[in-house]
Amino acid sequence: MTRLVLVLGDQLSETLSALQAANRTTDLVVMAEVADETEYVQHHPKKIALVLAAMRKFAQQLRDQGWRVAYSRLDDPDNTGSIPGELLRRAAETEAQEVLATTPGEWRLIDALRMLPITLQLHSDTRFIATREDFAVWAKGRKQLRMEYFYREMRRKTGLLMEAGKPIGGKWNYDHDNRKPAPDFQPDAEPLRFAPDKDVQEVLTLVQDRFAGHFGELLPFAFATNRTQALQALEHFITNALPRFGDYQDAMLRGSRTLYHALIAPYLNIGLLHPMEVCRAAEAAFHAGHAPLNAVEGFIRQILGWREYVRGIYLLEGPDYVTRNALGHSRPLPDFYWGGETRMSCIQLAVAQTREDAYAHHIQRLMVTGNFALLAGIDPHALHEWYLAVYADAFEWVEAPNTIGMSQSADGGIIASKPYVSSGAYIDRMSDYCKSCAYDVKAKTGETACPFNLLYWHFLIRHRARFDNNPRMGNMYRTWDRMEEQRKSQVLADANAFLSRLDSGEIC
Ligand code: FAD
Ligand code: DLZ
Ligand code: SF4
Repeated sequence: MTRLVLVLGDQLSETLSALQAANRTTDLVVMAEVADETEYVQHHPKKIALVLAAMRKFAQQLRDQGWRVAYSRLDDPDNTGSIPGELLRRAAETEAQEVLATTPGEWRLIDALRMLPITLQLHSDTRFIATREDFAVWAKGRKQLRMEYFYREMRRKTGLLMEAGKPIGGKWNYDHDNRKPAPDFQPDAEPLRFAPDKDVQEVLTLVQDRFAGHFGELLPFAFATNRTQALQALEHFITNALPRFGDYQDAMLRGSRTLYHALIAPYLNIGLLHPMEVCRAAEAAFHAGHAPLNAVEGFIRQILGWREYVRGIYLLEGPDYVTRNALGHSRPLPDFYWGGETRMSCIQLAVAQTREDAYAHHIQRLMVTGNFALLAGIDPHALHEWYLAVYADAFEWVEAPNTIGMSQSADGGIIASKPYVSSGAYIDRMSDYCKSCAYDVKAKTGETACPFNLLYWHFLIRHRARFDNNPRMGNMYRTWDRMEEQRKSQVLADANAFLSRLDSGEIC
């Protein structure tokens, strides 16, 4: 009896648990390009093209290995437009009575599969280093779920960068060495780019025709679309950029959109790379003397620590996590997040890069677009939908904890022990953005004052009752309390004036 084996667009791994549990000769793999998945948010065209091109190539790879694959293209006339719809269509065609699936990454699809009127064998997703159960055991009974402690446990469990049960170099975390400001030289690393082949070109034409109205530029398209290319991208990063990854991890430069970042999140998140192989490759570079410890530890922490941790939080906290709004923020997302005009150079640059590349690195997301939204009191759900749409690596299980939790403190402090807010001084120190800005980063009040300077205090004061007792924020409140009364009133009045201009749609 034929069974159906579901492979989703972010499950493109030969080691997928559903494939491991299936029978290559008797079962039928189902892969489907569907309207529901391409439209649940207005995904960036580059992201849609990446997922569809990689799906088509993976389907062919499976066929070459002897699997039978029923593949639905987006423009198939019989396409029902949804994953459950396509499974039921294939079940009707083949009289299959059972579906094998690897648990989807997102609650929306987990729930949709559970509603299927057909037997469902759901296998856990083994493409992570910690299982959902591992995380739940770690989290149980803890008052605070801090990433750092989870990360240390993961280091012990995997042995990554460990020696005789102790962290290599004597410290768990080298973050202190990883905060160099923007370099005064042009970074000498560029991510590997892949010219579209015939199959990718075909997808680009489809995406161009169908999603031209979505925010983002489709061309040039240079992502890896199969495992071989993704492995080349990884190797290229390890050779060329990893040695300086740590030093300039938090820096931002007009002339270099990627600095020494890896640009591998899209490949990890759709299954072309496995997190453990990526960590092992970085560790090997350290042992070979090719990259220093601060770079390698910093890089491994992002994957073994943050990536695994945020997934754990997403699964632990449940489907309502994305609607949390602990700070009660409700301002609509300004038009400049969608490319509308702004005088703030940092935002303009981060958004322009996002529109062109479907990529911005972590500090651009956290300390520019995220920071502004938090300071200005933007509705976190609207912001969540923005991040989910505009980045090629955006999938809810990883995007939502980063946005709702880390960036917006909307989960009440589960992820961030204090809000990630800063005035313009931080952006000025870490980037060369302020030099070309209409606002003056040094001005603390007045019409030309950097909006981050004004809103920083506005945020702290409007949430004083919540954060006053946070030991990590005491200094900020003491600085405010020491300010002259007249200056305080001026800062708050100027911040309110800025917010009124923002609300009235004036160019800010
Ligand atoms: P690098 O800086 O080179 O880091 C290497 C790898 O570490 C990344 O590829 C990624 O897999 C992992 N990593 C680094 N930081 C994080 C993190 N905070 N959480 C999880 N993994 C991390 N990452 C996504 O993969 N998808 C998202 O949708 C996403 N949304 C984000 C939204 C906000 C508001 C913020 C602040 C961060 C978000 N991140 C997201 C985390 C991070 O910004 C990206 O993983 C990173 O920028 C991807 O670029 P890179 O591959 O060059 O990463
Ligand atoms: C992101 C995405 C897109 C754009 N299109 C598809 C698709 O057509 N078919 C598919 O199976 N998956 C797609 N995906 C990935 C899914 O949205 C992803 O599997 C879920 O969000 C679960 O993480
Ligand atoms: Fe951004 Fe302020 Fe610097 Fe302008 S001055 S780039 S708004 S931080």
